[in-house]
Amino acid sequence: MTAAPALDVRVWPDMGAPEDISYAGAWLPPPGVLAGLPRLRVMFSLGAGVDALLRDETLPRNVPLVRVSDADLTQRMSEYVVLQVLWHHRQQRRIDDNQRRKVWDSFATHAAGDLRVGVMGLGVLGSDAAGKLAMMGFAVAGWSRTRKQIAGVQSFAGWDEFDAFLARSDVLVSLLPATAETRGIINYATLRKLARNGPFGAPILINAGRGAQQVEADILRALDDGTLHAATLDVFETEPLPAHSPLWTHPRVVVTPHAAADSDPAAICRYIAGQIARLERCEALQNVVDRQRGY
Ligand code: NDP
Ligand code: OXD
Repeated sequence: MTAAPALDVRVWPDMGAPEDISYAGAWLPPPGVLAGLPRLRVMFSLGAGVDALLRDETLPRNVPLVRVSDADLTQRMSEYVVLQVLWHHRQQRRIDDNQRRKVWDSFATHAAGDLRVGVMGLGVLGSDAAGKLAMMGFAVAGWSRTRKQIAGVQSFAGWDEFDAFLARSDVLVSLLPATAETRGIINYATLRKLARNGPFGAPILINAGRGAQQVEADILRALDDGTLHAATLDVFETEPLPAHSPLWTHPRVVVTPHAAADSDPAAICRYIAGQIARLERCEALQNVVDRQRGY
């Protein structure tokens, strides 16, 4: 491993004796594999989200779980969020359709400041995306468990402020982790609470968090009855999105294949090697998952 040539790196399932393993990096390990490593000191998620790892009920309780927080991943996610907000804001689907039909339709557009974007989840990814949207002139707010201070971003915190956050949002972006509390949060009742007096007369949804947060039948219902103007979905209840899902062909849905922010393997290896080096210098690990909160 070029990131740390001194480390003896083994690739599952050829990892030799289980007691040789001190650190494990994993994304979707078969349940029980990590529990079978008696000298494990740290588990590293190979992604930012840890929901898949935490689903393994045998995951060792006494071993810290560290998740990825990487500038390259953050940059990619912000690119995705800014791209999708702009795509809807500048009505790119209409432009593409017009070009295909050779129609010269120079329709009126609105200012970025007229579009109120609400970002659910103001962690590493959400705070960066929200800050970049604010820099572009959008009217940005964010919702998180605890209050934040991000230049140009109005902060809403906790369930008490959830409805007020929704009521001022024309575009709802989810960058929440999948936890017991966020499961199904993007449902019909939530979508009904979004602003309906924005430039498009109905709100827009962008979910790049996790599919477990969305109720796809509710999103389709909301699109079809006018509760929702349009949606961009990168994550789904079932991945890959089954071929029979109406989301694939819905005229007001953009589907991307859980690719909003790819992890660069070299960057992730450097990150893990850096965390191991910290631990071995007796420094605290960073980005340790709170197993109680689930993120
Ligand atoms: P962080 O842990 O840094 O941030 C999570 C944010 O969600 C925090 O602001 C947290 O609030 C907030 N939050 C969690 N639970 C609640 C709740 N019940 N109510 C209100 N706010 C809540 O995570 P990241 O920003 O690094 O990543 C977020 C998620 O993005 C990942 O978990 C993963 O699911 C997804 N992801 C998707 C990718 C893709 O390609 N589609 C790529 C990478 C990640 P607080 O700050 O107050 O704790
Ligand atoms: C992640 C992801 O959590 O790619 O890193 O979804």
